[in-house]
Amino acid sequence: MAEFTTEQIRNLAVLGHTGAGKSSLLEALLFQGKAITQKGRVDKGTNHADFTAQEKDHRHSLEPSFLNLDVDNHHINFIDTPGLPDFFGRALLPLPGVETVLLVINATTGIETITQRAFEAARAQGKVVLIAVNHIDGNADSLPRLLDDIQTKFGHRCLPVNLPNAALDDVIDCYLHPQPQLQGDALFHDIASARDELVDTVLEEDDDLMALYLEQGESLNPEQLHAPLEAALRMGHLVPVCFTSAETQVGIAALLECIIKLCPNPLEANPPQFLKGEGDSALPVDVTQGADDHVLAHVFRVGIDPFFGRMGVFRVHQGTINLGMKLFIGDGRKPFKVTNLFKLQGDKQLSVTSAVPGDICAVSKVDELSVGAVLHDSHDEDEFRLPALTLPQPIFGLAVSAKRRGDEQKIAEVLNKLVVEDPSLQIAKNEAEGQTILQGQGDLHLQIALEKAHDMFNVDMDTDVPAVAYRETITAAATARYRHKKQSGGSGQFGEVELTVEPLPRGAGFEFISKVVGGSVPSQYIPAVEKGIKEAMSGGALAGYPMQDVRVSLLDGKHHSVDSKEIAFVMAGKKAFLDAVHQAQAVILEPIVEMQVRVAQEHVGDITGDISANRGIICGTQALGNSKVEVEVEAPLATVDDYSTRLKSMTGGDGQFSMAFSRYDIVPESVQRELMAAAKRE
Ligand SMILES: Nc1nc2c(ncn2[C@@H]2O[C@H](COP(=O)(O)OP(=O)(O)OP(=O)(O)O)[C@@H](O)[C@H]2O)c(=O)[nH]1
Ligand SMILES: [Mg+2]
Repeated sequence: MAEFTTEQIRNLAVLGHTGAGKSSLLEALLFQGKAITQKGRVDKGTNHADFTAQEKDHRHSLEPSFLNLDVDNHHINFIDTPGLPDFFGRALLPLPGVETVLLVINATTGIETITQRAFEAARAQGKVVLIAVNHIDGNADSLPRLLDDIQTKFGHRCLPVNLPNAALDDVIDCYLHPQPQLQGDALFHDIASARDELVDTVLEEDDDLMALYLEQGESLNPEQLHAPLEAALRMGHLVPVCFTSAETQVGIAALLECIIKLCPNPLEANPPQFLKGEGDSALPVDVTQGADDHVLAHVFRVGIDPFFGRMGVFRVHQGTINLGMKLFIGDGRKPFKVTNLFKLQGDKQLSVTSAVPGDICAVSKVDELSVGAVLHDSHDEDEFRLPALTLPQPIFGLAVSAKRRGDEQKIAEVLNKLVVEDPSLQIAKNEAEGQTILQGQGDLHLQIALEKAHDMFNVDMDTDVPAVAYRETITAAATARYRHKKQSGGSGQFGEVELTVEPLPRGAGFEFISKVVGGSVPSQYIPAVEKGIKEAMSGGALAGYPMQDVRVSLLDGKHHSVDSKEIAFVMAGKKAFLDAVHQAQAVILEPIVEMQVRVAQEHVGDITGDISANRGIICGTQALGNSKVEVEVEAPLATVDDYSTRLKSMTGGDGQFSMAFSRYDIVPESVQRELMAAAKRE
């Protein structure tokens, strides 16, 4: 691999909706740059970005993958990402490592869910966006409308830097080679006016150059325009649009030229804002990107291989990492030695001896690596970190358990590995039900994770719809007295308590107060009474669900000088509590969630009808533009725990939703009867 400087590097994450042709486009770019002599195909499982067995099997990218290209004295790092909506969290992971997002749009299907979300995420993080309208072969008629659509949704500064010709067998440059009169007619739009729009937009960044242009009618060349162009890209004032076909190779050479000549090198983009320290006292610190300064690198992807251990892919932000040097991870005291250093090329690891600022490299066999870890070579940078990425909240869960007895520990380890690789997965515990719940973006997200656990780590899990975490409480106050007395041969057991139960506000939990006077319950036995009450609370009174929001006041009791002992007061506390609860109009509580559902206008009726039919309420609707509507909903979790699947079938896979816990509410009587009957049967 050739040596290169920071200025020669370009880093691009390729994002876009599934099927846009991201992986195929990368194959076409590698072929164009002569890194490969034959183009592989996604449908044959032979392309370089989708190299895992799972990806070949599913014919979709499922994890970020890395490809690089040395061409025309430049070193380009590409990161391919999955475009399936369930994997959007994985697609976001590489953003902190790149300057540019190459947003690929399918000319056949237009702007889709992930196109929109990827554009918003890229701009929110200050990334330069370059759009490639792909699949132009066979889509001549839809291209003018699509360009309009792009400008409506992503801003009128999305300007074509080239346009397809009428025969759709080439694209005509509008910016880098300013000779429009020699280049023939475009399929639509006009080369000269496209060029004027671009130049005008770029000149808005530089008043002096604008004045020169207006006053003297100077024709400006791309070199003069370079600095204001980079400013326009950085600020999001300009989003260049290219046209490509990964299938026919049309527009690929032009796209490669745009990547080299328009996309910023690491020194030209918005620098990442590192922070020093935690919380409110964290201070922003600027990186120098100097090759001779202290090393500062950021891990944004971790892969775990059962044989080769943990691999971390990182972006160097400052200093030069050399093979053999020692690096610290975060505020860890013990450094690790860089015994291997490589660049990833699909499934291949290409060894290198150093990594300059701006480059993306990897190390393996370092167990402490995690996404977000900062690598550095001096304790001066111990507290440096990048703000954590905001990943989509998990909205779908599956209770998982070991298929084979004795695999429980192994399962816990494998689940942890899956989450280290993909932080948009989470593990939650439902203590009351004793369930481990794997949470993610949807059923496919979890199925692919479980498939990986099977294929890579040889672990099989049973899955179940997670149990809804019902609770019990009381709605009235009541008092009860109970005497626990046992005479069995030798020493007996004696304890008697009187207590009152009262409802507390929702979410208040449990309170225990002793109002005992005169030692009727000796002070050493009062904790035993509380213990008995807590045991009773965890087992519930109606259908076995834990109780909450109850205050218990211990009023009085009796003891016996010989037979009173701890166990007797535990039993008396438990029984007195349950007797009181049965008079205190106990009820079952269920979790209520609030949801935002985003769907196309034509699906709003189906969505609201379905929610109303399932004990939910519609809190509001809001038009989002682009004929999408956001519906605000509250519903019992029990009726929407399969919502991912339901929404998919109601909207043909196009709807999105987010869900968050709101509060506990009392279930309707009919539901309470069902839950009690089910508890009796068990
Ligand atoms: N006709 C035509 N087909 C294309 C083009 N680009 C990609 N395809 C085909 O479209 C299908 C999807 O392409 P991919 O490259 O897998 O799309 P992707 O964006 O990587 O999809 P995900 O990995 O699921 O996110 C494949 O069958 C490709 O052969 C194109 O420009 N023209
Ligand atoms: Mg792909």
